[in-house]
Amino acid sequence: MIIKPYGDTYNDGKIQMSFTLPVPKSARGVAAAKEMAKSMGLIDPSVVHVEALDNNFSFYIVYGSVKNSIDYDKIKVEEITSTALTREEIENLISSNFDRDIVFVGASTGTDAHTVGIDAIMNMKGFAGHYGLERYHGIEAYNLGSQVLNEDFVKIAKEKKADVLLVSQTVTQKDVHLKNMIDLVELLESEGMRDDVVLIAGGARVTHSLAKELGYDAGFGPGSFAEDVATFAITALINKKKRS
Ligand code: B12
Repeated sequence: MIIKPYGDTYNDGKIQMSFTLPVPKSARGVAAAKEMAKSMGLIDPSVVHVEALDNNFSFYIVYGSVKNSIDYDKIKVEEITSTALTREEIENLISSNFDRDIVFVGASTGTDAHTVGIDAIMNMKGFAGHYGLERYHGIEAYNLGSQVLNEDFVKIAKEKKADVLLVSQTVTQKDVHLKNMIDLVELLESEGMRDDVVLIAGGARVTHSLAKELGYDAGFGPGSFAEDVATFAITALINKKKRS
């Protein structure tokens, strides 16, 4: 199936994009933004919003059409297809398959200072009406916060006898997240712990396929909730138990 972006009529190629130019807000700035859009291949660009960021920088939203199309059938992505269970279903799954609590240890690791993502998944109050893992019966959740070095993360995971490790990565500048995520896998392997844990990553720019590629069991991006993560992790632990 050949597809294009869609705005007013099917496959009309309409897109909207935004960017900042290092020039003051002015008619000349608007013309420059249009020219920029044209140089990117946008057909009939129109500047639909302009705002001064300060005296020397201006922000633009530009609307227009692209002629490019893609073959959707050729797009293959590894994704998590299982449907999330409810909190109650997860709690029942734990109590009917394990005679102990399941230990989750999570952190925003490396130099990453962003905690909101990992808090959304782990904290008692949760996020957008979805309670976090701390609320679940049968789950012992340790949220270590941010800027946790991989060495400390692994040490605490070992002390707590973690079943599931949750790694949050938000900053992707200069691919800092990739190095940090790979270092963790290598550290777990060198400690002989990799096969003992379900290793899950998450963050605004983390996908399941990226996480798999880096040696993780799963990756969760924006819009994930504790139920998604717990369903994946508990199911993986049950499957692991069946295999052993
Ligand atoms: C709040 C914020 C901050 C706060 C963080 C406060 C805190 N306690 O967390 C502060 C002010 C400290 C901050 C600092 C910085 N920030 Co900041 N920040 C943001 C902001 C505005 C919101 C992020 C957020 O909270 N999102 C809400 C949460 C709920 O979403 P989420 O993280 O995606 O989480 C969801 C999923 O991804 C997933 N998830 C996340 N983690 C995990 C983990 C697991 C295991 C699982 C399963 C799921 C999961 O589940 C969550 C719920 O659905 C974003 C811009 C934006 N609007 O997104 C920039 C942003 C992330 N920051 C950015 C930057 C650059 C920085 C700084 C480097 C700036 C600087 N030069 O100092 C520093 C970071 C320094 C460091 N050492 O890390 C950039 C990152 C760019 C990039 N691609 O790398 C962004 C995108 C802003 C931008 N447009 O440039 N920031």
